[in-house]
Amino acid sequence: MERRKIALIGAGNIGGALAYLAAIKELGDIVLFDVVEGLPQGKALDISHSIPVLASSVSIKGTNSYEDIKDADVCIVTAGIARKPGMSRDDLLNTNAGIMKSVAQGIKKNAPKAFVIVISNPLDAMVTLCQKESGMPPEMVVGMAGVLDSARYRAFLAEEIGVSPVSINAMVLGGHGDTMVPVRSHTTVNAIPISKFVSDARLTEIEKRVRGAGGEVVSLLKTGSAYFSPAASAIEMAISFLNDQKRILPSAVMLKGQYGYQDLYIGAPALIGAKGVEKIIEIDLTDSEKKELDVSAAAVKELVGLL
Ligand code: TXD
Repeated sequence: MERRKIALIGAGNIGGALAYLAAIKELGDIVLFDVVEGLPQGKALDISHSIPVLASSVSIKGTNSYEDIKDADVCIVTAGIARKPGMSRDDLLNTNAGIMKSVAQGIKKNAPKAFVIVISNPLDAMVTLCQKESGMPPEMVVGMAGVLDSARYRAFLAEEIGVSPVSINAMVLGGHGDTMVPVRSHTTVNAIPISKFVSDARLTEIEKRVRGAGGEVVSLLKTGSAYFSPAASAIEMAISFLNDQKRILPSAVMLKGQYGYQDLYIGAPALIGAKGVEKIIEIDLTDSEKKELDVSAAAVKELVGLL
């Protein structure tokens, strides 16, 4: 049986956190790629020194050559610039679009059968571009945003109610931006509707904080954006693929008519297994949630139109 191979395209803040989590969880042999000389090599060397202590058995290599990602099973893409205070995710479009084209070509040439998880912002446009430029099957190219946005929603609700975040079940759908859609009607505390615990007015305040949570971290850090939580979220998606878990995770996936959208990458409940996106689940949304999703879809379409 071949050892699994995890390629991380981008060795910056999230890339380093991804590499460390992949090593801790022994997901497979890790290749950390970046265009900056020394950066992936230095982070890989540092993590390799922690592996004996972590009691892990994976190998890790830093590289500036795409040839080293050959036949990777999973590619997680963080290549691109991150936000600084005052910047919107959309402000990154032009710079990161150019980077994503080169990344898509590198993956297409060296790991065309990989499951690709795009993290780079603006997320919905970048995952669209990665799939189009690589020509890889849409079910094998997804964007990570919904797992993170849902985790933020769950964390805030858990804090509000005073229960474990593990007991909170929630999904945030739509685009990864100010128009994202926390699906209140499907949010529960271990199957108990959230309305039993939190008032509508307070839920509206919390959902507003969810939409601004990325910016909240950026304004505190001042030098970049969140990286621990995006890394953990992408690793959850990778494990569902690698272990054929068939978990239903909110992911930026290519819709083919679901929710009334055609050929549009946007956050939706996706069943992720060994074949990639094996099913996209259509849940019943309230009229206001569907309206919010339509607004979000329109914002994504407008952004993708600028590519
Ligand atoms: O939920 C989400 N999807 C978002 C995504 C959550 C947080 C951050 N989000 C975005 O991820 C963020 O706005 C950025 O667009 C990416 C990566 O964020 P990160 O914080 O890791 O950015 P860094 O630390 O600047 O790292 C980016 C690396 C850096 O080392 C560059 O040298 C490298 O990308 N880079 C490249 N790698 C490969 N190929 C090319 N062409 C390239 N250009 C730059």
